Amino acid sequence: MALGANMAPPLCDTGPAQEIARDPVVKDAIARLSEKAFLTPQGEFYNVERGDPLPYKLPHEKRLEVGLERETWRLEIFADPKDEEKTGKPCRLKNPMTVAGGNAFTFDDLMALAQTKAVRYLKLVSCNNLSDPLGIGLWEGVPLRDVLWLTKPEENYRSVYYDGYHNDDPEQLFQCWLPANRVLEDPPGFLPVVLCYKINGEWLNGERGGPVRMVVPEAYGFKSVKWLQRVVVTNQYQAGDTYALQNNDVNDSWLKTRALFEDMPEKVNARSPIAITGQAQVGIGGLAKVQWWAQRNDQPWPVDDEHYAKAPWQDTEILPLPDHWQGAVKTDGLHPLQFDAATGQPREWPMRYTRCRWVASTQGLEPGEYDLRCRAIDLAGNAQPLPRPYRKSGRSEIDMVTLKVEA
Ligand SMILES: Nc1nc2c(c(=O)[nH]1)N[C@H]1C(S)=C(S)[C@@H](COP(=O)(O)O)O[C@H]1N2
Ligand SMILES: [Mo]
Repeated sequence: MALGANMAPPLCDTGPAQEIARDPVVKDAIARLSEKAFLTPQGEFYNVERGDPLPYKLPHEKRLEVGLERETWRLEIFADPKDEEKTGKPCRLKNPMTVAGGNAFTFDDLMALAQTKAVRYLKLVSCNNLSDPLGIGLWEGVPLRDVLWLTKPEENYRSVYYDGYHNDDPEQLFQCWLPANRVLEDPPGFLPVVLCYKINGEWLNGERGGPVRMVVPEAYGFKSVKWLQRVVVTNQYQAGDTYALQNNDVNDSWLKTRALFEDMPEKVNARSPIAITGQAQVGIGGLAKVQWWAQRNDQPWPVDDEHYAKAPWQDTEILPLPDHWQGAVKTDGLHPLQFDAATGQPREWPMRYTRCRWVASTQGLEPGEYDLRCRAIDLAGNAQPLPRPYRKSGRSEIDMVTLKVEA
């Protein structure tokens, strides 16, 4: 077991974690990595975006006109007019909120709800198609259900789909959906789906999806639609989203747990060992361990072990949440599922839907050329890429880098 934040090593244990901890290379790397910023400034996220022109690059006047500034933002929530034709049993809202009806939901309305309903939680954003996570933020928002309740759904509410500003061009639409129950109730341990307006204590900027974006905490990034302007409530049982129509996701893409190398050199001298470093994305399965393995690249691995399950993996050391993880960001009102309000400490570490760093050392590697691999083990004991090895539900392949150890 890698050492967690609050776990002292057992006195009689001479297991790998302790041995690694004595390695000065590892110690130095931990000290260095602990100083690195934990939160991603909103301008430094990697963007996954569509739109020609991109909504946040429109001139200010135009942004005001189309509701992409806080002063003019409007959210419409209404029942799908196609329900009748498609299901014969339309969803009914007693109080749809629309521009035509003169009662669309405004930013002021959102702030009024925020007074009593705002929540703040950490979330790592990852794209199910990309290798590296896009960034981690402290997101603030109002649960979607609290806004939905204002529309007074009466019956035949089966799901919602929602989309953002798309230059009034159907080709540019980016849409996603959620089942009805996921909006109304958070399963045990789940954080609420929110209409998000702040990140890291700042107003959400246009690049990050502002003035308001959806944030679905346990899911890959595509569920967190930016420039949100419309939520459609429906009785349809297949509320296909943009990615579903592109055969690009499996609808319920919870974040996967996986390990990645970071900042790895290509060469090392056998006499001066270096740190092997990386990050781990902590998905719905949590994270028990990160392991690594150096395979001499002239020694092929048996084909009947495609996930290298029988390889001599070694444990790495997982870093605790850095003491000053919040930097200058105020941390009052952190979600109680993530942090204990009395102590300010995380309830679990590594924390689901966030990330951590890990370290090992090349100490003892003989000269030669290696394929280095790392993998995560989740709290149920599943070794990456299991339990969900299929690409469409999010990437989980075992990461590999090459390393030449010189004499
Ligand atoms: N309106 C809109 N929202 C969107 C997208 C988009 O193209 N348009 N991309 C989605 C995808 S696929 C991902 S992975 C995340 C990326 O979030 P980020 O750009 O804040 O990192 O935004 C999602 N929200
Ligand atoms: Mo994505």
